[in-house]
Order: sequence, then C-alpha cells, then structure tokens
Amino acid sequence: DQASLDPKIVSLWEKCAVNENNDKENFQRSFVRHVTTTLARSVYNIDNFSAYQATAHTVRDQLIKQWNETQQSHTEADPKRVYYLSLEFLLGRSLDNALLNLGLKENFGEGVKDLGFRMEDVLDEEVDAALGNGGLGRLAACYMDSLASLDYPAWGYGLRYTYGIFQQRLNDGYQVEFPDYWLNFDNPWELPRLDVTVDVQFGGSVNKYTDEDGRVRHVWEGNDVIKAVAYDVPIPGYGTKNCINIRLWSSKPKRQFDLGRFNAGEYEQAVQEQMQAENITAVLYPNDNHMVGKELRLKQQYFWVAASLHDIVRRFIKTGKPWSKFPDQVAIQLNDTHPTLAIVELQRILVDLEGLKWDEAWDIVTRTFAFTNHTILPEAMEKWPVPMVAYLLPRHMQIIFDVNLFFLQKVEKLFPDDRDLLAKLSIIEEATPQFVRMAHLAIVGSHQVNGVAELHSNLIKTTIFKDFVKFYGSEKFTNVTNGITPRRWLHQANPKLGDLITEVLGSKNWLKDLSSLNQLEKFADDKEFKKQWVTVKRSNKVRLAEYIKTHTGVVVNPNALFDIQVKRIHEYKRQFMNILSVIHRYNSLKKMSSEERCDVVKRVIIFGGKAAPGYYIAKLVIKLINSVAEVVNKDESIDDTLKVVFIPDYNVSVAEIIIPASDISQHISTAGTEASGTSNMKFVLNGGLILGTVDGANIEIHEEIGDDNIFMFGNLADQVEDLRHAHRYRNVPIDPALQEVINDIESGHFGDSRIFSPLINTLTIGKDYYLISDDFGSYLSAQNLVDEAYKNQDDWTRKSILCTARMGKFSSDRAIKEYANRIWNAKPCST
Ligand code: Z15
Repeated sequence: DQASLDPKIVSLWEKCAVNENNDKENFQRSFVRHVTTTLARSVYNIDNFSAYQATAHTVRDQLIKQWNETQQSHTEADPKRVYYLSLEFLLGRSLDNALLNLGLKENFGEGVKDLGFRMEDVLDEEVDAALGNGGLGRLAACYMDSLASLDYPAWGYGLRYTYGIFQQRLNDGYQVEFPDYWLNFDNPWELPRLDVTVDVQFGGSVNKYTDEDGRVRHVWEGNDVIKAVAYDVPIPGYGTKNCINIRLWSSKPKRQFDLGRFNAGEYEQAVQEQMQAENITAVLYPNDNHMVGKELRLKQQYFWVAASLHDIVRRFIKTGKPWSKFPDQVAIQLNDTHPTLAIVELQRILVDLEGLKWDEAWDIVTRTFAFTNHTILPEAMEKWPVPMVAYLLPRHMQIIFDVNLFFLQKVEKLFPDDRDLLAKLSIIEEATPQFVRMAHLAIVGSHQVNGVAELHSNLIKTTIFKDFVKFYGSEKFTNVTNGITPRRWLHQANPKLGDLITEVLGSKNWLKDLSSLNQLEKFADDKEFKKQWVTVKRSNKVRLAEYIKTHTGVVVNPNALFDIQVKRIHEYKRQFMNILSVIHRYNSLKKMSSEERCDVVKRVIIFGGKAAPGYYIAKLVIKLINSVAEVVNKDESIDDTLKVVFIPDYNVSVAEIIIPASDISQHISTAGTEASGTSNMKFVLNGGLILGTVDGANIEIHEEIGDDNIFMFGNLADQVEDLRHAHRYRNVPIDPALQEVINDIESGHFGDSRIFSPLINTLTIGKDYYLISDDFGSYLSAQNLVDEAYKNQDDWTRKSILCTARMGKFSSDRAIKEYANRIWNAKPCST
C-alpha cells in the first residue's frame, strides 16, 4: 500500500533507482557480493557454475526492479490485460537472453572476462527450462518475448512442473528417457510468491438451494482441496523497460490436517493423501500432437485453469469495475484446447459465485475468450470421458451440458430438423461412455478461433470445423500465421550473423522491425559482403561439427553440405522418409566409381528429436537412423561423401547451435498435416535453404522468398484424401526406388531386419497412411536439385542472403500485433 509507506523508505528507493548504473565495476561488485552472500562461497573458490550463478543473480536483481516498475505502472494505468494460457512454455536458457534484452551483454561480458572466466563457458552452465514438448511450447515462449518487447500489458499462465521434458540418451541406438529434474539447484529465474495462493477443489457434489429472490443456486462442495502456489518468471522485453510475467503454479498440500483421521489412527494414510497433492504439477506429459486420456492430466488442466482464473478475476475485482466491463479489461487466449475448462470455470464463477444471470454471464464469457487451434490430426483432438469429468468436476459437467443444450437449441432454430448436424456440432460425443469434445467447447465459448498458418486456417474451415462455419459463418474463423522471435533466434543464437547484419544496415533496428532485413537484398551480389556471409556460415558449421564430435564421437567435414532435420519424431513429420532416402543415396554412392564420387557433393545428414516414450514406431525410427549411421559412417569405400548423425537430447539450447549451421533443413510432413512449423522460419532466417513439402508455413515462406530459393516437392494437401483412398481400396504399386531400399533393409544390411518390420509394415500392410511412397520420387528429384544447386557456391550464397532478407513477415512481433489488433483489442502500455 503506497499511502502508508514511510517517506524515508520512498526516498531511499528513489535514490537506488537514480544510482542504477550497470557498468563493469558495479557488475563486478555485485558479482562478488552474490558469491559471498547469496552463494555463501569463498572468493578463492569460484568455478564456472558459481560464476554463472553470481552473474544470474546480478541480472535477476535488475529484472526484479524492472518487473516491479512495470507491474506498478500497469496497475496505475489499468489497461486491458492480455492473458496467454499455455500448458507449456519452452523457454530454454535465460541468462544470455536477459543480458541481450536488457542491453547488459557488453559490460557484464567484459566484467566476467576480466575476472578470469569465458562468457561462453559461464552461459553453458545454465540448464534449460524445458517446460514444453516442441512447437506449441516454444511458440508460447516466443510470444511472451514479443509481448514484452512491444510493451503489451500481458501475463502468461502455466504450470511449474518439477520435471520438464525428459532427457534423451541413446543406448545401442535406442532412445532411453531420463528424468529432467531441473530444479536440483536454485533457480534464479523465478520469484517464489509463497503468499500468492489459491485453493483448488476436486470431486464432491453439487447442492442446490433457493436464494431470497427465488433463484435456484448451485454450490459445489469438493472433497479434496489442493493449494496452488505462484512462481513468477520475469520476461524482459528487448529495448524497453517493460518486463512482463509468466505465473507458473505449483501444487502443495493444504496444511489443514483432518484431526479426526489422525485421532482414529489413520496417520499414515492421511499423510499419504496429502502427498498426492504434489503429484499434480510433478511432471510434464511428454506427448506432442497426441492426446493421452489420463485422469492426472485432466487434474493438471483444471488445477491450472482454476488458479489462473481466480487470479485474473481477483485483479479485475480490485479495480471496482462492474462485471459488464470484464471483456473490455480482459482478453484470454487459449493455447490449444488444453485450457478450455477456463470457459466453464468463468461461467461458474459468474453464475454460482457472483450471482449473474446465465445469459449475461455467457455473453461476458464469450467476449473474453479466443482459441488457437494447432493441429487437425485426429489423435491429437482432446476429448474427456463424461464420467471422469463428472466425478472430478461435478458442477462443470452440469454447466457443459447446459452450454451444449442452449447451443444446440440455437442450431436447431437455424437448421430445423437437421439431426445429423446437431450430432456433428454437439459438444458431447454420443458414444459409450459419452465424451466431452474440448475443441467444440472452445469454439462455442470463444469469439474468435484461429489457425496458425494460411493453409491450416483454411483447412480447419473446410474439414474439422466446417459445420461450425455453417452455423457461425466464416468470420468467426481467422488466421494468424505463427512467428519467431528474432532476438533469440538470430541475435542470440547467431551473434556473428547478427553483427554482420547490424554492420551493413547501420543499426540494430532490424531487431525491432524485422522487415527492415529487406535492405540486405542489395548486398546479395556484393562480393565482399558475400565473403563475410560465407565466413559466418562456415564458422557456425565448425561450431556444430565440434558439438557433434563431443556428443556423438562422429567427425564431420564442415565443407560438406549440412542437411538437417530436427524436430519431434512423429510419423507425420516423416523422418522415416528421410532416412530411407539416405539409404538410397548410400547405395548410389556405392555403385559409383571413385572418379564419379569426386564430383559428388559431400553431405552430412543430421537428425535430432525426441520420441514420446510410448510411441513405439517413432522410437523405431530413431533406432533405424542410428543403425544406418553406424554402417555408413564406418564405410571407407565411399570416400567421406556421406555421414549420418543423430544428435541426442535435442532441446532449445542445442537448437541454438544447430540452426545457424544449416545449409539445408528438411520440413517434409505429408501435405496438410503440419499446421505451421516454426523451425522452418528459424532456419531460413539464419540463411539456411529449405527442402520442404507444400505444407504449413512452408507455403508462406515460399511466397516470401521466391521459387529460386526453396526446394519444394510432393503431393498437395487436396490430393491426400484421394491417395489414401487409393491405398485402401486399390493395389497401388510401391515406388520402385523405395522398394529397393526396403529390400536392402530386409537383407539385413543394417542389422537384424526383424527389428524394423513393424516400421516397414506401415508402408505395406499399414497402407502408407503418410504417403511416403507417393512422395518418394519427387523427394529424390528435389534432393538432386539441392546437390546441383550447391555446386554453384556463389549462387548458393546469393540465395542464402535473399532468404534472410525476405523473412521479415515471420517475426513473432508481427504475429502478436495481429492478435492484439484483430483478436484482443489490446494496446501497448509503456512503463
Ligand atoms: C504442438 O507442438 C503443435 C500442435 C499441437 O496440437 C500440439 Cl498438442 C503440440 C504444433 C504443431 O504441430 C506445429 O505445426 C505448429 O507450428 C506449432 O504447434 C505451433 O503452432
């Protein structure tokens, strides 16, 4: 409370703010102070890890100041807030990012060096915050960076998992998972708010009573109460004082013990039940694009949503504004269907707790929420058994049935007697048992629904949600093409390229306005500039080659073409097709004479990515890649023209080393299956060309960078259904080149072929659902075009420069402005 502050304290605080000076000497003073006090270590005994911690704590002090000032100024201005609800935030490391965004890198870097440390070694001590699986979680992290950098008054809400995405190791070429206990040491990037808590209840029953006005009111009395504790993660903007917050909830048992149970001698069991509370936020579910219907996952979702909404509503109530103003003050974005229960929870708060009439409440709810869909894969669609929802959340289940009833009544009015349409639109799937279709609930409870790339947004309107377009019209559905933050994915991951760009453009303005990269176009034929461009790429390749040597033992030649596919392992992403084409290449090389091989472009084919622990086929793909690598890499008869590596434990900080080093990266999903993809943007921004299918954001990248600078192949999305039909009902002969490769595997060339038969069977008895055979021929042709193009190094460099120059559209700043203007109606609010 400001009014009650002692003026002495205020004046001290103001002095602090004025004296704030982040020069080298002040940094070093703070560094030493943190070593001796925060870390309680002696100055005679500082290793790299202590140096990291002391630097991190110095940056943390700075972040906290800016965080406080930002929150204070937002409270005063009280603008419309944006809330981004995401079950995943894949942040990666924070130190380097914070140093760059706060403009401290230079002074602190010198300070660290001066004390006898190498900044790279210090930065390398940090463990990744890996609270996400892949694209969806990383997108949330990029969006927070842009929200902060553009001065939006925004909050992220998520869960503070004790274990992030598992660590991947390889044993005999097989993936093995290890727990990611990332909080083993103190985490300087979070502010525990042990006083900010919310009680979240589960189970129990709903009682009805009639209030003084004769209205029937519902009271939900849970039989299980769990405490949500807030941990705040400050997110600094680039080139602004704005520092926003991601609030992550951690589950704790309520301290109130049931005395009766203890007296009855059930102490052990009572404590056991208390411990179950901590289970809720213990572990991130490791599936990407795949729904697993575990009860604990549903509990995570409600726990998170209930705590977050309570917080949001509490903040609104403090302003004293009437409920009708809620949608003018609050925009809530649902990152996929994971937070859909928030819609139901807000309706419950408004009707049951605040006493609003149903229709009035529902109007507020639908004007508050907007929903982003990230996939059309059927196995990823969330649906929860009605009995499970009714058991854990009895009142929510009632509300869902009521929402559905009123919704279907409106459908019925517009389309009388169309029972088929009612069944298709219903929030409830009429199976045994019934299921709640979360995407349907999210659409009905939101004012806008968006896809994440043009093709994807069109597909949702014509496939999975086409009946909703019939009812609502198509204006409810829109597109916001994904974006990536140029701060992390160019400035930070590729400092040499960043510096070169800054030098020729004469300023760092491109970091705030990525479209200004188009000024690079005029240097695409500049001899001197091209030389520098090549030098940067080459040094990034050397850096990656060293990383590969230390982490796989394989020696690769930095002069070879680096061909990279790194992403979650999934059948739809077709890493299988890639490794099959590697076998094809290997066999061709073996058939050549050594003179012929002299003219061949040397390739290093690099894979990386995690498979969900329960995804058997994906894990077999990893094994096949490693089996092929083993045979190819030790075969001296092919004169080093081909190397294959699988980089273990792909994550954000490994991506920062891999992405700047690519010549070609592969984004080769079956057309229509990859909603957007975002690593495609990162590679091209770093001057890597791409080999891709006509899918997701590849299409828009193609539009921006032009035909000459991209290698596209394969069947189009609108051909996929017919092709699948043909595989199912006709005898489609397998592509002959593919058949040869299959025969080669089956001959035992890459180890016991029986291991791989479930994988091979997906192509034959599995009807080749992802159309590898249909695309194989055009894939091989596109690969040949890549080889040919790479022979002309000078022209390749020109293409590389043009790629970077034309990527302005794919900044997450552009994406966030679109959300703010077209969906949230939110304005920046600078501190
Ligand atoms: C995920 O990472 C994505 C979609 C999902 O439905 C889930 Cl559960 C996880 C990815 C898409 O596969 C990818 O194409 C997209 O670029 C990314 O979300 C961000 O929109």
